[in-house]
Amino acid sequence: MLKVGIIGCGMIGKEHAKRLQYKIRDCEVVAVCDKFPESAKAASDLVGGVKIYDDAAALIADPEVDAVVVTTPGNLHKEPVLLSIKAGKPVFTEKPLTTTAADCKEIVDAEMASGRHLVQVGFMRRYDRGYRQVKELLESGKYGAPLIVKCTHRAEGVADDYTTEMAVTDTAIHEIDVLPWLIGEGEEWDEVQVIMPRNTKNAHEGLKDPQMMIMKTKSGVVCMVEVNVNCGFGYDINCEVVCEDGVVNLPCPSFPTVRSNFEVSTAIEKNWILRFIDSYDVELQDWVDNVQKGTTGGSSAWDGYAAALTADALVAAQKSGRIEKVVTGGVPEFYK
Ligand code: ISE
Repeated sequence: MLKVGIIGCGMIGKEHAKRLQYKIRDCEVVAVCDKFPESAKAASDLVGGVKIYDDAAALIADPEVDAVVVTTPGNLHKEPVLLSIKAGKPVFTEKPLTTTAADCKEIVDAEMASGRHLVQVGFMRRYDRGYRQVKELLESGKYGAPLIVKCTHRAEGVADDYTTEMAVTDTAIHEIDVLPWLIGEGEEWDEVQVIMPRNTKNAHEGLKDPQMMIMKTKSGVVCMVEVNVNCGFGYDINCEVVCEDGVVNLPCPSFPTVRSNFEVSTAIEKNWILRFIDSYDVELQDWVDNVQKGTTGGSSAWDGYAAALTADALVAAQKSGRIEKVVTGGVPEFYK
């Protein structure tokens, strides 16, 4: 039985606490931590009453805690992840690894120095059934090499504190991670560009929305991501891979088709929690299974670092309007 401590008891922290306690096999939540006592208490109550900490270091040091889940805000991931590595405890951190490439590099260096693969980053789309079906078809070679990928990352609307940069660092970060994994072994981003269409009337003051992000891999595959977070009609994730001998499309979530009042209609998912709810289950079960076997899965700290470098280039491209290069220095042997 893997005994897990959870640091960060906001919405996703509580979701993962319930998931780990009641859905995931061979796992038990034994401690939670949050600087807000009421959040920590609420999370503890959700899992039947467990130890409560207000200090991440104390939870990580708890001898009963075998492994750590970090679900604080992205800019607060670095310290608990580094402390977990120092304690030699496997750590699953929600995306992004951290919000700056420099902080990600500090984690990569610490993990390499430890000599152990302890970090997994919570890019759940790699566990989504639809993305895995697309990957399997591409790997079959039946449709030839991928050439172009066309994605939409649409949301009904966002809060007023959502910024132009977050369209990259919080939203498109998922395509930044999943697309190289999807289109082929060893794929890496090479250069990126952002083109701003006319702004939607639905965007709040100061937010550039929608945004067209164009990213090219070192092997020459061109990926276009429409980030459109005020579409007003739902959470609409699409991915079309155009190959030499065919086109492979990400399946949409299945909803009933309704015929009524001279119309045919099919629902669209409402939000990201619902759209990827099953992927989180598969992802965390895989993490627990891997930790217990001493193996790894999903996105590594290096993947998190590469995603942060790519995000930095896209944010630079938002400002410059020019094509920006993504320079990672190449994957270290430790992560190959
Ligand atoms: C959120 O954190 C996610 O991970 C969703 O997948 C993404 O669509 C959303 O923009 C993020 O805020």
